[in-house]
Amino acid sequence: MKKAFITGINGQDGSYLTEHLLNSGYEVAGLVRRSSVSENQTYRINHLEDKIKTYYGDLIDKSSITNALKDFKPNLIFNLAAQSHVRLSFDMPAFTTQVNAIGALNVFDSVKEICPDARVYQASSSEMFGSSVDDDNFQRETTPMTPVSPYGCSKLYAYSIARNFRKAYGLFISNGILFNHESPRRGTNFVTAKVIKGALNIKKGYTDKLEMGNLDSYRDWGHSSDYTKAMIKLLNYENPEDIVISTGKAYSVRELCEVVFNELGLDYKDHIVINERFFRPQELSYLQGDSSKGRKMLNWEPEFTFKTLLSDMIKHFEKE
Ligand code: NAP
Ligand code: G4F
Repeated sequence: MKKAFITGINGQDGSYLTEHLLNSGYEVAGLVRRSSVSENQTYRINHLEDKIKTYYGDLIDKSSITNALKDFKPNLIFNLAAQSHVRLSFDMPAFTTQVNAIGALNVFDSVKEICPDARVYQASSSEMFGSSVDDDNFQRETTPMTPVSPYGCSKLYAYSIARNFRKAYGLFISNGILFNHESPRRGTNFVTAKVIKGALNIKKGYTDKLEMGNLDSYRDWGHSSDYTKAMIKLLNYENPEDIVISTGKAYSVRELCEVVFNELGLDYKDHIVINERFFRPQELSYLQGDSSKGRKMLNWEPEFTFKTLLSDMIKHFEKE
């Protein structure tokens, strides 16, 4: 039986990835941080509790990674752990860099020492492209990377050191450059979940307003369940590769609000209030990914569209 180890196992992607791996017959373990409210922290993986093994650890503490790898002896390692919120990375740039950049280095260095034959997935991000867009309005593997946030800079370091360890030490490390992906398990301070939860609260009469930041940026939104399937395919590909995963369709935050509020019989213009608090010191204005390389190489296609993703999330949050 193949063994997969996941950092960030209790996150949005970690939970879907675990389900897909278990369904494909993998043994799965992962790293979980200590929290003072542990029952809330593992809500996304509580239903998998008796099927997986978890180790307490933190990407900043290299010994916690090496100890877990020595004990579990994985064939596949998915490095998903991160401070993943872009706006908060402006408030906590050093912490974000410690976790996302030095933390990733700690994972790769541990693999080099403990299990150099294991295959490693690095959770890279479209945020690394920053202000770069090709002439046809897409970002792809060859698009220059000019990040515009501490988060994007930290992910670019991890992406680069992954490529360096691949060449320098012959490690099998692949970068999945994933565009935004959401789900019913998305943290509620990311824009899709925030808009859906906020619109539902208005519909239920709990409040009349929803405070938002910049409505004029564009994102290419897919579903975490689809994208985590691509992660497994990438590590099972014959060579280590860096590939973009995206839907190829961009919508503005304003369009997101319009669709969600319309779906609930509301007009977003009557309820959305702009609050500077939710703006970023520097914004990434436009993301639209060309994933043709990855689709062909991995025989991967997303099942969810923008509309079915939002319906899936609305259905979930309606029950809360
Ligand atoms: P998420 O829901 O925020 O999950 C992040 C996970 O990392 C959580 O399990 C979190 O644990 C853990 N973590 C945070 N800091 C840690 C540390 N110092 N040591 C160990 N674990 C730590 O994020 P996601 O949406 O699943 O994303 C997964 C990965 O893909 C992240 O690396 C993210 O940056 C990257 N990514 C995401 C997207 C997207 O649109 N979702 C797109 C591109 C790339 P706690 O619960 O304890 O905080
Ligand atoms: O949902 P967001 O916070 O996601 P963002 O910044 O694009 O980052 C996500 O995707 C990245 C991939 O490109 C990941 F690497 C990263 O880990 C994360 O998963 O914001 C999306 C857009 C931004 O332009 C933001 O300015 O929505 C805009 N926005 C407008 N009002 C808001 C709000 N975002 C949030 N979170 N909250 C608002 O009130």
